[in-house]
Amino acid sequence: MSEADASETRFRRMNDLPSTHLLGSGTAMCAGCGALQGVQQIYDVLGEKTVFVNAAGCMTLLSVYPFTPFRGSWLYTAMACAPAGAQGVRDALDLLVAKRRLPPEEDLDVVVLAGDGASYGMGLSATSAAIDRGLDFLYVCYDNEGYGNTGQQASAATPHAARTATDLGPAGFPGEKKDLFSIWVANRPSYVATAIASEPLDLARKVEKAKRLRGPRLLLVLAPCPTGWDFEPGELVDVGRLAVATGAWPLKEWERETGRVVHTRVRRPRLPLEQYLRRQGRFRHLFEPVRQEGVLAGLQARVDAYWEAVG
Ligand SMILES: Cc1ncc(C[n+]2csc(CCOP(=O)(O)OP(=O)(O)O)c2C)c(N)n1
Ligand code: SF4
Ligand SMILES: [Mg+2]
Repeated sequence: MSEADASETRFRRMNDLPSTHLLGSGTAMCAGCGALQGVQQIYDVLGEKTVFVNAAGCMTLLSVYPFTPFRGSWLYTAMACAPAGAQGVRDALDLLVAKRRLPPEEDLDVVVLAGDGASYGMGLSATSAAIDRGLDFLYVCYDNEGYGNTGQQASAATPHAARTATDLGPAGFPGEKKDLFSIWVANRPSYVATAIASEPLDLARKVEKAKRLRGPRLLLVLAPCPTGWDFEPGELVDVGRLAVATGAWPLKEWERETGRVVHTRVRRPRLPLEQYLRRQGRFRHLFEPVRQEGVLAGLQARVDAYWEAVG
């Protein structure tokens, strides 16, 4: 079987499963999960006085009722309504503090934890409304660029030409990745940042800043996904670093106070995008059986245009 056929079989098999991660009678995360790596690093900085409001997706599989690995608090919500859940939790905590039933020092930070399917799509109107109300919450979106939990169907975060469980043809995904960073900025919350766990110092600094600020804040964390993107678990950090070094995943932040987008880590010269794409089976059809020169040039041109526009 050729590499391309093996990749397609793997995607089809994933899509046949009722859930991607059922191992025997229990559940488990995939080895080398970039989202889990991000959540661990973020939680290290946030600490236990945090309540995660977790929209349905891969990370909800961490908790198997009545057990959860989160040492603090955790609440499950449906895909579209984590920001509404966060509002209820924030209001309840505020009332308890106001009625002196919760000492202020025991108050919790409210953190939405949601995938890209929830954040770029289904949950976007609930998010917009929460920002409009000035809800005091941190929104962590782990972006694995597809509906990972159900077998990596395309989402509004899927990059152009990537193979997904719903785009198995030679062209891959025909759409374009939505610019969620700019959508949040347009809503004028307190803070918006992108990050990735393979750049842990940059990530930790952004979590610290987000924790200090109040109001609506977003951390948009690219989450390389060996299962959905089709690479070996041991390549997780390399793939993440290449996302940054090729300029495909710009690391940046925006604060309402300054109103400016600042790029926090810029690789010069940028590596060719192809080095990032080649490491992932979801782009293999662009290289074999026939190299799709036009598509590859178009993908590189998108990255170049971004960096030319931001100077
Ligand atoms: C309204 C609704 N439609 C479909 C589902 C089934 N579902 C559960 S998790 C999931 C994928 C969510 O994707 P994303 O938010 O990107 O998180 P990931 O699975 O990638 O971690 C889907 C489609 C659901 N729970 N609710
Ligand atoms: S499908 Fe991807 S994001 Fe989901 S648990 Fe597996 S590696 Fe992590
Ligand atoms: Mg996802």
